[in-house]
Amino acid sequence: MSGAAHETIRVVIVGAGPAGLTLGNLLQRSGIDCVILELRDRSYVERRQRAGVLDHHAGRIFEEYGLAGRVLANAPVETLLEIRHEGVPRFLNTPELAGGRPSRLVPQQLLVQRLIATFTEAGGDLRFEARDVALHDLDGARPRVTYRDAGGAEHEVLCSYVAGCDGFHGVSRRSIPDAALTTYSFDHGIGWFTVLSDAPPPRYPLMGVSRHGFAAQFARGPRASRFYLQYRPGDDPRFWPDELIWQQLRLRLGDDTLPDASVTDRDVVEMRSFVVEPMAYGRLFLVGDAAHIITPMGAKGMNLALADAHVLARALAAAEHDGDDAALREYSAVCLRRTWDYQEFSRWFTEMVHDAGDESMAGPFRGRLAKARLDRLFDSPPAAAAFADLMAGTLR
Ligand code: FAS
Repeated sequence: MSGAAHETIRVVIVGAGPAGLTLGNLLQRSGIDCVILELRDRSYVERRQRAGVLDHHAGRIFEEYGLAGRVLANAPVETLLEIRHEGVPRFLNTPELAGGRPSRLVPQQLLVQRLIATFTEAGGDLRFEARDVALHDLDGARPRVTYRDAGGAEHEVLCSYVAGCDGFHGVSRRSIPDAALTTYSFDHGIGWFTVLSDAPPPRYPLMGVSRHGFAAQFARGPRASRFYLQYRPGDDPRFWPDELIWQQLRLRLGDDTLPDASVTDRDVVEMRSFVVEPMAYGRLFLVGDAAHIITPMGAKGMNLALADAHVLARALAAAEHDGDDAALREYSAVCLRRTWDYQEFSRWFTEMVHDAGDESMAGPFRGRLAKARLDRLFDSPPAAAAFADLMAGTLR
């Protein structure tokens, strides 16, 4: 790029979602020079609503780096999880079962807003509307990243490492030769209709296992709820009238008192999983959704992204400050072990709360297996503790 502006920065982070912003903040606190290049504008990034739970392991990351005071300020601590089977409530005290490791209710967009603030207030270099990002010479000692800024001017950044934090549809994973990667995909055959509403949040995170299908209600701030409703393949619930939504939620949650409220956003989430191996190529490291997609069951998508960012930040600090790149070489294996652990948990959880409800989907035999799995959670303390350990974010 002849007329491009040239600069040299140690680490280029592509993407300002939870993964890229967490990594940028951790590197900044480790004294490692980095820049974050984000495709979209700031208001889009700060408004995008998705996850809502920060697990205990992720909370510990922000505590370790002195960021918890800002990032987790006033975040309600999760207490009980309520699972109703045909309207009959049962409760799990997951923080207590996990040995005092509570998760926190932090809407993803709030986490992103706070991470942008902590990074930029400390002088962090975050560039929005960075278009046509392209990665070059990833398998050499000095990778290059080129892009155009909002005004169309070309830039070239020479760096030592690139962190691909640009999500499933980003450019990073696509910059790796196909022959260097193995991909694993799985379609769970289940679709969720996700509804954002100004309905008051439930007292506890709530799931309904019902012959009418699965439903869930989670808090999304003090005056909003996100509902999930399982829908049958081939159906398109985006066209359901509001009264059908509330009727199905009352049936599945076993709660006739659930009030009508306004629906502020509706979408469908296909339950699918994806993992790419390895999560590194030369000096490019894939982080978060750029490397793996997991169902919302168990609330692990965002938390996996934060865990990857933590592993990479520590590995880059060892390489930069101690000249020891062993942890960088181990990055992919360490992250993939947690990724597959959570993928298995999310699949186990998905089967349990869907198969034990509408038996027409997976058949009556798997329906009975799932009901036994569900009952074991409430009848067997070791089974409940294993579940709570994964909900808190495993320390392994
Ligand atoms: P992200 O996709 O969040 O961020 C990637 C960033 O890179 C974006 O800002 C994007 O604009 C940018 N980018 C993309 N291409 C680029 C390019 N070429 N150049 C520069 N920048 C580029 N997870 C949970 O834990 N719990 C939940 O309840 C939950 N619910 C979800 C509901 C929905 C509808 C969806 C879609 C996801 C949900 N997730 C949930 C998963 C979700 O939270 C992700 O795991 C999380 O956003 C991953 O964060 P990142 O890896 O940072 O990727």
